[in-house]
Amino acid sequence: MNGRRRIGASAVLLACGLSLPAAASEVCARLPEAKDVLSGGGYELSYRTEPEAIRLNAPFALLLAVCGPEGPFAGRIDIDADMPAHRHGMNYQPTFDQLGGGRYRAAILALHMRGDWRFRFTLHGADGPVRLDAPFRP
Ligand SMILES: [Cu+2]
Repeated sequence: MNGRRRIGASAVLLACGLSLPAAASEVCARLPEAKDVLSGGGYELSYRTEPEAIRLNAPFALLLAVCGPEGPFAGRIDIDADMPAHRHGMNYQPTFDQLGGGRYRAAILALHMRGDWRFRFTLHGADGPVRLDAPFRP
């Protein structure tokens, strides 16, 4: 009788642990002072540049906050910037630092022409890649 009761209690604890994934209980917040907020595929991505004003041929960084249906996104993100009308991208390949809580910082980026650019973010989540584009003009 005692043995059965102990097994029952363990099974209940295990079931509780499995039904509460850590990510679901984490708060995911939009980036303060975001330049733009994009959404698609169940994700919300907010970003701003550092510094805020982008100058030609001057390096800048991107700060991102990415929230998914389960909470803060923690997967890989690819970033690129291109000029669709000219069919070219940047001369730099930025790399990402993951800051936790769905926050990322990408550097170095630099733009070498005036005109219409777009940031292209690819989120590699569990259900496959999701691309979010953000047009901008430096
Ligand atoms: Cu161009």
